[in-house]
Amino acid sequence: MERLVVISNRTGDLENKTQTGGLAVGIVDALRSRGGMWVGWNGEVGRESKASRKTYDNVISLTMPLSEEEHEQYYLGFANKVLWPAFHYRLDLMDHRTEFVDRYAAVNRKFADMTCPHLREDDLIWIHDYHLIPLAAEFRQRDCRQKIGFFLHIPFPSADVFSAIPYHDWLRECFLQFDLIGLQTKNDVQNFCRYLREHSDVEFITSNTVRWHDQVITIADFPIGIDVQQFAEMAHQDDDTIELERMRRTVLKRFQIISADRLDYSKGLPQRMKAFRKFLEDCPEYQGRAEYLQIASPSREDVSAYADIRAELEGLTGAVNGKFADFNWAPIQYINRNIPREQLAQLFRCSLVGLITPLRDGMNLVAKEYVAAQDDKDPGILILSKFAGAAEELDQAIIVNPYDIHDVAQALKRAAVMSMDERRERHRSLLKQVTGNDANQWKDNYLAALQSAGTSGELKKRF
Ligand code: ADQ
Repeated sequence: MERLVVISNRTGDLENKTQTGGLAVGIVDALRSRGGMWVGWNGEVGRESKASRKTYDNVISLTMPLSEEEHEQYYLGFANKVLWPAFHYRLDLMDHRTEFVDRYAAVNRKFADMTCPHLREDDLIWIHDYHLIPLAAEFRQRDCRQKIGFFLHIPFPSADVFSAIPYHDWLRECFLQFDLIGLQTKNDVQNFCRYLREHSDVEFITSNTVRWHDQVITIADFPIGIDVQQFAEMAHQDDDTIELERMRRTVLKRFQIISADRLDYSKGLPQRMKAFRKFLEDCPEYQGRAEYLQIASPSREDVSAYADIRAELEGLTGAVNGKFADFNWAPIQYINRNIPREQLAQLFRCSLVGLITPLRDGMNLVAKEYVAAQDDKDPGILILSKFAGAAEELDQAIIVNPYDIHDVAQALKRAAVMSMDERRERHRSLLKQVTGNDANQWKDNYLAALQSAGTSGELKKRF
């Protein structure tokens, strides 16, 4: 079996046996079974930190630090002030400067320089996410003929929006150096293919396979999954707490709602809080009973749009609590930090509603984790944004428009009175879906497609 080389902005923790997140679960498993290499940024900034090469059994970890300028212009700059907002349909938040794109290209060259000497001829190369779109082109320039796949974790926007990104032509040329372009959803694949039809001369061989010069490129959807069993086990570790929460639900008639996100403007947190406020206004019988727990982990705090959203949320929480709270009850509990995954899983299990309403999201693993954490005898209800990639698979959730505060408030009302039979029926179908396409399945599907993608043996040097 070919060795696997994974390259992502950040590498995972190869020492840790229990991986978190779909990416780490799928990838560590594949690396351990095939042997290979994981290349990425070590998370450190500055001159003191050095590149390093460590071996864990049959897996090599190759990492490098970023300089202050690289961190500022490649990571915070082009990746997170240009690509991230644009791919999430926030062209208004795009803040482009020419030094950003130059540094973005330079860091990709640096990744290629670091990786190339360690590559073998028959390696399978799997590159992840928007930080590294030009990396295959860099490899091809260095005469690498291995199969190279890409997986985009965030949405691929509509053709018009993508074409508004400065240097989109260059990004397109970079994309076309991969043998396989993996996206999260069918909608993303449609967007990508439409963009190619409207903005390039590629020849379409099938609806999602194109020829560009002598290279055949496949564009396909691979919705990422989670380690369902591991998450369910974590959710069921502490039955005493769960029982206590259940009693609060049955005896005190509490209506518990939970959300967990990185604090990011794409996740729709202010809109969600406003929808909850509307629910309290429209359904006064839930004042004193509804409890909305928002866990928001800090993220990219050096980017001003993130500081703005944090300030807005703090203001909203204060306003809603100030208006509705009583001596023994506050409607919103807002936690602005990371919490241990076991605790998160248990909180998901205790909550009657998982309220997951991003304005745009590649997939949204929290939606799948909420489903995995439920107890099939007394399962909670998932309310899910139609703009989360997960909505394509999880159609038995209550699907809402996150921009429509009235719609989300209505969904909360519907969840509050949903019969146990309907809850169980929906949950059975959701769990089947989440289990049928877990992290391992995702990784297996992707690697099988990469193995059979491209035109083997042909010269893939293009520049
Ligand atoms: P993210 O934008 O980070 O990922 P998501 O898929 O929801 O979004 O994953 C977040 C992860 O962090 C989940 O595993 C969640 O449990 C965890 N988490 C969130 N808040 C937390 C908190 N306060 N404390 C502890 N853990 C917390 C990107 C894309 C997504 C895509 C994933 C995977 O933006 O669309 O689903 O990659 O491809």
